[in-house]
Amino acid sequence: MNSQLQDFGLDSFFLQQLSVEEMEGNALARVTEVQRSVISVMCEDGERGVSLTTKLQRGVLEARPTVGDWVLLNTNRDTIDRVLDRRSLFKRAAAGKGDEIQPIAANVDTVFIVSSCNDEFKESRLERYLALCHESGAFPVLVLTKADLTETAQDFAARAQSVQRDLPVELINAKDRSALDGVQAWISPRATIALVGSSGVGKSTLLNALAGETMAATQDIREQDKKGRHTTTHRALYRLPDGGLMIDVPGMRELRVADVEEALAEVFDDIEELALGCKFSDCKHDSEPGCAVKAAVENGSLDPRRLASYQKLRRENAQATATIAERRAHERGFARVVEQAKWVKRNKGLDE
Ligand SMILES: Nc1nc2c(ncn2[C@@H]2O[C@H](COP(=O)(O)OP(=O)(O)OP(=O)(O)O)[C@@H](O)[C@H]2O)c(=O)[nH]1
Ligand SMILES: [Mg+2]
Ligand SMILES: [Zn+2]
Repeated sequence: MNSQLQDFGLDSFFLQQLSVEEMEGNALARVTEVQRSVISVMCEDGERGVSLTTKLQRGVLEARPTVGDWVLLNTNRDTIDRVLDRRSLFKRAAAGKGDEIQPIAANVDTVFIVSSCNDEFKESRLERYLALCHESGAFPVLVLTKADLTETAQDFAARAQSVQRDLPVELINAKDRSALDGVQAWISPRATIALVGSSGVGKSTLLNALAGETMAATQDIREQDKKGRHTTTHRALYRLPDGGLMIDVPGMRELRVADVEEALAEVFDDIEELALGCKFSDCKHDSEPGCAVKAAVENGSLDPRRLASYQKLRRENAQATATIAERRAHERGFARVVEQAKWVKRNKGLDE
């Protein structure tokens, strides 16, 4: 096996998906950058820009190559022919109409959910990221930056652990390379980590500190409202000099969930457990009689904020999942009409 590709995370999970002919004729590569329609991949002889086959361009968004994907190039090595099955996929409901799933980062082992020890940190945002993470199949670690700018960093860690008791939390100053041992411990030579979180929390700063050199540009947050300036504008995968792969993801304004029903049950397992005691099995925990969840809020054992967050994500998920299903059904219907027309044309051709 080519060692350059192994250093980029190639293993038997991907190799076993290739046929003998593909092993011989086509080049394997990992997607390192996606900028609109421009895609860069790492192959055994280095990085190159490639395009997509028309089939992939026209296919559903979720199936199109994203950063971290393992792909097969054509024999000319300028086009992506096929995207290999993913080991994990971090995705969201696409911004805007939201009737498609947008893949964000593929084949990720660990997700660093990056948040700062200031007003940017919100339990409900963390719950949203955790749901997407559980659904993706990658392991979540919360990285709390800017611990050097406050006396109360531990309070932020405690708030995070009230969301998920066993969530690993790393409190850091992302600018101080000498104090990143806790974060380093999550990095291993061939594993892939994705950095996700709001703009300005320090994702690129952390990447640069771990690399010991500037890999991605960083920029001060805005003075007036402390928000980030959306400095990173496209997703890219980097290899750290001492091994380990990192995907820097731009801060996303909108991170809507879809397809996360099971993940929500995991992230909100306390509420799901309480719900077993509700009188009605389809209780919405709004105003139904005999609601064990509402009772827990009333006796102070469940935070009303957490219930509100759970209900909001459930609603959003149900709506997005329904819209996506509708679009898919529509597309299938359309595909059938096209097939039918082709068939008619072919058969008419035979008669003539
Ligand atoms: N003091 C301090 N400053 C930090 C820390 N982490 C990041 N910063 C600063 O925060 C600002 C934003 O950091 P970036 O790394 O550009 O943020 P980002 O998350 O990559 O933002 P986008 O690319 O917009 O998504 C920079 O000025 C960093 O120097 C930290 O732990 N401590
Ligand atoms: Mg950045
Ligand atoms: Zn209930």
